Amino acid sequence: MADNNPRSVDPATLEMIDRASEAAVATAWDRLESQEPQCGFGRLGICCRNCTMGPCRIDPFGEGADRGVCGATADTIVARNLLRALLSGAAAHSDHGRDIVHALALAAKGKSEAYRIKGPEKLRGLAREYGIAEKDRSDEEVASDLAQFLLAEFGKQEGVLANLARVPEQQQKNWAALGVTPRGVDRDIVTGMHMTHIGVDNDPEHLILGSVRAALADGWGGSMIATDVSDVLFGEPQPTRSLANLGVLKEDEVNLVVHGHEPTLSEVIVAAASDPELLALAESKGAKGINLAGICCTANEILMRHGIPLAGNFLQQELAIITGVVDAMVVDVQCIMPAIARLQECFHTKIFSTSSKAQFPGMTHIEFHEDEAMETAKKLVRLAIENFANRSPEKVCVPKQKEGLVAGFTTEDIFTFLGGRYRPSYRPLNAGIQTGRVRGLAGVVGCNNARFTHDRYHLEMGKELIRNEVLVVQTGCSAIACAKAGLLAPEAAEKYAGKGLQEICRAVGIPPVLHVGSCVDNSRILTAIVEVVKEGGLGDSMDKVPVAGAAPEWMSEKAISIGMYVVASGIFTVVNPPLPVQGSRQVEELLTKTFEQHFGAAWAFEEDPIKGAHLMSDHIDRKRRELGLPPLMYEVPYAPKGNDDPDG
Ligand code: BF8
Repeated sequence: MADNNPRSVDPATLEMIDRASEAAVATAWDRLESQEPQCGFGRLGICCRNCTMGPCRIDPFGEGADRGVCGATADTIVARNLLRALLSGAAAHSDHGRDIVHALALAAKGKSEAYRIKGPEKLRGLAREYGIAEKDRSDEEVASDLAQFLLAEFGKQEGVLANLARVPEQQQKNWAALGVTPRGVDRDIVTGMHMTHIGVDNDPEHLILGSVRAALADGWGGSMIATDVSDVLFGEPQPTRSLANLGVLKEDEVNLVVHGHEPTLSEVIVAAASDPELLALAESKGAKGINLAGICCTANEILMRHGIPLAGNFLQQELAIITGVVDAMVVDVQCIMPAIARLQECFHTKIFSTSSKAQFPGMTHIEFHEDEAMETAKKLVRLAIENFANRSPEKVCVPKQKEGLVAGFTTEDIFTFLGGRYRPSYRPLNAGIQTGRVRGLAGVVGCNNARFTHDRYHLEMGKELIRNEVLVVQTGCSAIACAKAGLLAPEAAEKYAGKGLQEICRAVGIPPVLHVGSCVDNSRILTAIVEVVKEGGLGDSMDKVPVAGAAPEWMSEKAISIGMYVVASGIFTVVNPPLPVQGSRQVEELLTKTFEQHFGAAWAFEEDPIKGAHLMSDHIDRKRRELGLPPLMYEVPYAPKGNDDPDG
């Protein structure tokens, strides 16, 4: 068991955990304790429940059973389990993408009050890219064709994903050689499920390659489509100031917290919360306004487009309710703990589930459909207002912590920023790396996990990377963790970054840690690296760029898919906890070693965040040496011997 003491490094979280225990309310940390010791077979990936001759488990010490009833070995079982978990993650992202495309199709009809095309430039850029006629046509006409084109990417039966054209040649060659070129989003997920059925695919390496193909269909397909179409529909994010942590909740206003993932709902709630009639209703109930805040990735979506504050990340969802001031929480899909429903018994918060895919016993279900989005959003805001009067003053306890941040960088605007408004270009970034002012880039992403001190791994890794001249980009709950600690504020550069990175941040006015969105927006990291490659001077394929990735507190199956498509795209990635594959030496070696030959990048498992940051730094330095780049411009705290020596 990894350390679970203290439970968090975030003072607001610690205060609310104490508050929960005073109120005798169990949280994820308490439930974790009641689960201990957790199942070692599951942790190692060596139990199989894929047929009813089982469940079977393999003895990791080699003394008991070495095969399941059907004869499956530990290697097969581990690979099959990993594939199944990954498919669930890929399906979650991709289904999210599909729903956004449906909303685009609705906007294209021009009759929706809720959805309009707010990113016409992106719309037309995508149309040109996919060969859809756009000249002398209205946005709606183009959007209609684009929606049909993208919906077909999900159900594609022949050929390969259209976004493959975005991928540098070397990555495409790697994928073709291994038979992992993604074809259709749904197809690769369904084929993967078929492969895991009893008596189908039993070759560990083939199963893992099946997982790569499905992950690529997510990263370059479903997730990328979700990101692109969100930008078309809701507008391309712009760097925006806001605040993060539970202190954004207001005692004198109606607090409505959105939690989940799909901006189709949260975007419309943003509009509904500023409806004059509803504001007047809130005032008539004694509230000074309507305060909207977010948890998890839907928070990231509306933060980067509207500056809506972040109430917290995954492990703070229960704690937000325990403040006693959340009048309504509206949830949709993914990362919503069923536990929050029970908190309604102790606190006045009303929780509404809204997705046809996700119902929760104890929550009130108000199903959201895109074609009546605004009515539903207004109804939910009204219900929050009506619940304001039901607060129990003696239960109110709002931590004071809230930290300033800048969020909302994208592939398109990060380097418009760096290149200047009139000459948008990745040149300054590439030049910064080439001259050694910046060591390289890192994507630090992913969840919280109650098994590890909340937020500690994200913060320690993030700080260590920027101190070592690595520009960090972030998504998901990792971005929220760093936002709460002030790393997403421009001032963080002076406080924590190495001298070269400081100079760049100061010149351009950006933080050393850039928020690029929600978890589907990890696709922005892929496309940003593609732009770095296209700009030239840092290698002709993604695996040659001095870049690394990490998910230091991951827990969700989506993170497995993200990690897999990132690694297969040539980006070395460190994760904690390890993937549940350590019951098979063959699978572990494949992922952490052989992948390097397959994709130019591999997975690494490292439970210490500082050591993890150093693995990333070392990898970046290796890429610098292979490119013949000079030593770093300034001496930095972490510089292992020989790493900056161009001769190696
Ligand atoms: O999709 S980082 S805990 S909220 S899975 Fe979930 Fe993990 Fe948070 Fe966003 Ni991503």
